Parts: sequence; C-alpha cells; structure tokens
Amino acid sequence: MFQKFSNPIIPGFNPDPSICRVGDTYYLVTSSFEYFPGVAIYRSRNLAEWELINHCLTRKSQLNLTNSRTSGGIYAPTLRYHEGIFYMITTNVDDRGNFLVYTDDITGEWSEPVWLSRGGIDPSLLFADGKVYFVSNQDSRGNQGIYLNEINPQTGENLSEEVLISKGCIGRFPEGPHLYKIDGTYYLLLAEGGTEYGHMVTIQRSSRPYGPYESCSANPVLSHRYKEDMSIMCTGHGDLVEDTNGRWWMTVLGVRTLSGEGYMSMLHNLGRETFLAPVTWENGWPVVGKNGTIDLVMEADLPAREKAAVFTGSYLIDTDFRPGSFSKQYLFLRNPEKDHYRFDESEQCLILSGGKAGLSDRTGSPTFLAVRQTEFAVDSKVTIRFPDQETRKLPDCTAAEARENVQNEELRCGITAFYNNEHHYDLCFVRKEGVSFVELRKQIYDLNAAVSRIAVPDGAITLEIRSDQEYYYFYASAGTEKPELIGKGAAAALCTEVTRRMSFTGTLIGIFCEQGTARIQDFVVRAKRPYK
Ligand code: 6LW
Repeated sequence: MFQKFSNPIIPGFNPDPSICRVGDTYYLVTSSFEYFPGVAIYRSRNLAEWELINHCLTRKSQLNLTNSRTSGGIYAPTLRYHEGIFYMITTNVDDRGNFLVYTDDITGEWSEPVWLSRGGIDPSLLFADGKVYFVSNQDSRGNQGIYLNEINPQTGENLSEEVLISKGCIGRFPEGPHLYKIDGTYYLLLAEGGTEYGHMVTIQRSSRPYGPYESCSANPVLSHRYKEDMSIMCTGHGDLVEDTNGRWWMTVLGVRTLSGEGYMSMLHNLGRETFLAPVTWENGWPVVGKNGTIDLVMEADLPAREKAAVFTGSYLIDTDFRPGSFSKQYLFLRNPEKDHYRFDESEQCLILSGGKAGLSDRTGSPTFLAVRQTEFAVDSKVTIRFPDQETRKLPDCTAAEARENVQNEELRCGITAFYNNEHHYDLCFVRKEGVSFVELRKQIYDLNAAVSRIAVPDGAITLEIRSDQEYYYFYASAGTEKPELIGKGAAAALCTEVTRRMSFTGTLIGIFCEQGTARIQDFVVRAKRPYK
C-alpha cells in the first residue's frame, strides 16, 4: 500500500550508506571518519524508520584512530550478509587501509580486522557463484579504476588476479562500487563526479562478473547536479536492496542545504545524510526515484507500515550517560581515555576529567562526547557544576583531581556545536584564579577568540545552544534564572563547504571539559523537523 515517507531516513552525519536485508529486517551502516566507536549500524522493518542498534568497530584493536586526521579514519563501509554471517568491509585511511570484520550477531561484538592488500577506498563484496568478489577503486599497485578479484573473507587472501572492470561511465572519480547479481546479470553501481554538487549514481551491466560492461543509456540514474530546488543536493553513493515484496530500493547520501524560502545556499552543516529512493526496473535497467531525483517527502509502497505518515515535529536525541543505558548515539573524538568519563551513582551525574587536550587540537582525544546534530533546529542544554569553591574539591573526586583543580589556572567545561578542530562554537563555564564566568568562544580557521563573557555565581550553571537554519544561539542561566542570550554564531561557519581542506563529516552537539574536573547533569538535545 502506497504511503508517504520523509527523507532523510537517517538524518545528521550519516554518509556513504550501505544496506542489506535479512528476512524481513533491513540493516544499514554509515561511515564515521575520526570518531569512535566506528561504523554505526541501523535497523528497520519498513525502510523509513531506523533505530541505531550498535557499531561494528568498538575496540581500539579494530579501530586505531591515534593518527587520524580531521575527516580521516573510516571512509565508506559496505554491509553484506551471507549464510548466517554479516560482513562489513571498509577503509581506515590513517591505518592500514582496507579491512573487513564479521559477526554472526549484528548486535554484538565483531571480529578483529582482516586486512586486505588492495589499495584505494570504497571496498565492497558480492557473494555469488560460490565465490566472494571484492571491488574497490584502486588495485594493490595504486592504479585508479574499479578493480575486481576474488578473496577469502576469513583470511583476506587474494584468490585471483585483480582485473580492471570499469573506469566509470560519465564522471570523474569513479568510486563507491557495489556489484550485484540480479536474475543472472551482473550490475555495477558507481558513484561518480565526486561527493559534492556534481555527485551522480551510474550503473553498468554484464553477463559476466569480469565484463565487458555496458553502461546504462540513462546514466546517471540518480543525480541532483542539475536540480533547481536545492533543498537536497550532492546525491550519490548508492546501494540497492530488494524488499520482502520483491520491490527495489536505493539508499544514497545527500545533503540538506541551508536554502530557505526564496533564497538558495550551497552550504550544509548537518553533514551528508542517508536518503531513500524507490526503484523500478525498465528493460533491465533501474529507474530511481522521480526520474533520477528524490524529495524530502516521497510516496512509495513501503515493505511495512510506517508509524507516522510524514514525520514533522520534534524528537529527543538519546543522551543518556548512565552505565547500562549509555546512549549509542555518543561519539568520541579518536580513541577516548575511558577514565576521563566517570559516572557518579550517588548523584546520578557524569564526572568529566579533562587535561590539556582541547577541541582545537589536530590530534589527541580531548574529553568530549557528542551526538549528531540531526536537524537544522535543535534545543540543547546541560547543567554543569565545578568543584566546591572552598574545598575546591568535588565530594568524591580523587585527591589528585582536587589538587589539579586547585592548581588549575583555567578550568573550563561546556557545550559545543562542533564541526571539526577549526570550526566550532563553545559555550564555556570557566573558573580562572577563583573567579567563575561564562564565555562564548569561536574557532573559525585560525581565529580562536572569546566573543562575549558574563560573570556568574558559584554553583550549578545551565548552558544552552539553540539553532535554526541561520544561526546557533547561546544562553546561560544560574539556578532558576531566565536564560540570558550570550551571543550567536552563523551556521555557515560550521559547513563542509567552508573547510580549508575537503572534509566529510557533520556538526555535532557535544559537551567537553579541559584542565580539570566537572560534573554534568541533564544533558538534553531536542531536534525539530519543520517540513513545509
Ligand atoms: C568516500 C568516497 C567519497 O569513501 O568520499 O568523495 C569518501 N567520495 O566515496 C568519504 O565519504
């Protein structure tokens, strides 16, 4: 039965989606770059509503981000299922490159990495003909192009020579290859044109896995490169899945630009998100979405009923930090120092212990935990308390922490809208030489400055970030006071398009602590999706 669904199906920084189906359940993974844990796993029964259920890479032995650059680490993943085993293959561009992990329980632990000798990025697998085919966008000698060979997925051993099967159809940078065998025909789906505003999905087919391949005359089968309505742009990096009713679907990445009523923008701050397109087949070729484009609201024959016809309204992002219910939404920058995040059972609060590592550093792992900003409009807040002024010691922090707090020349803790180390706005509760104040700091490229500051009393302080498509607004309050607007920062400065080097992530809303210890209570992030 046809019904409406909203795009993106997985909002916020969720790029390079890859999907597979097991029975009547759909699973999808997205890339995670310098963030830990790595490769989020989502689950759905109807393709329109998704739940974050786990991550593939939850141990440093699987995901060493020590040397991860900004927008380095984990690039595009592929998720496949074969004979009771899930396989996820991806690339750690700041470690040893392409590797795969596998499990028989997608909600549990995954294997140690099986490293592969093939170069390049965007690896993918096809289980067919009693073989395991492996494609990526380079061969093991660094030659560019879509190369195919057979491997043993348990050992990573190459079982056949690497063969160049495609140099792309119509665009530069052929990447994101996925190979399928559908009704005896081999299909090669590609991303071309680069992941920005020229992004495209193309498809080719052959009667043999090693080709020769015939390009679809309607290529690109999906692209927004010529679309005048710029609310969704950069669509590409697709993956195909057949549903329980024999209908086909494509997941793709795309961006919601900061365009609004009557004005266009080629900027996006939420990162590349995951979108869904219905697919039909004509003459053995896929027809994707509305003649190769997708909309924020679409109508299609979903494989199961969706709860809300079209999603609007607001929702809470899970920010629970209690042991046993610690939110799967939380991301850390590179590999976190676990003992910098302690939960105080008696007062039900999170104790953050920060060192010198800060949000503007290009390396290291500052004391910082964050959730994806999933909508332009969010209301987020956190209540922070520093060590007691007299004793300068939290009731139960260690003597070492108490000494550190006393000696600290500047203890700071706060809430941040964080894109990367050169693009973030931090609302900080600061204690410096015994004086407490709240300041709004902005890091934009090499400009790092406090742009406003207010004195505050000792005791608990509540800091808030509210946002819309134009600005982030920063508020502070003590006790039951009315929140006071401290300042604002343009959303445009936290966008992928403005970073000095190519970047691939999205803005997060997080909490952080530097040079001391603070207690965190009531971290709340509410996202609002106002569709036309
Ligand atoms: C991804 C590749 C790409 O691996 O960006 O620009 C990389 N194209 O397909 C990171 O998302």
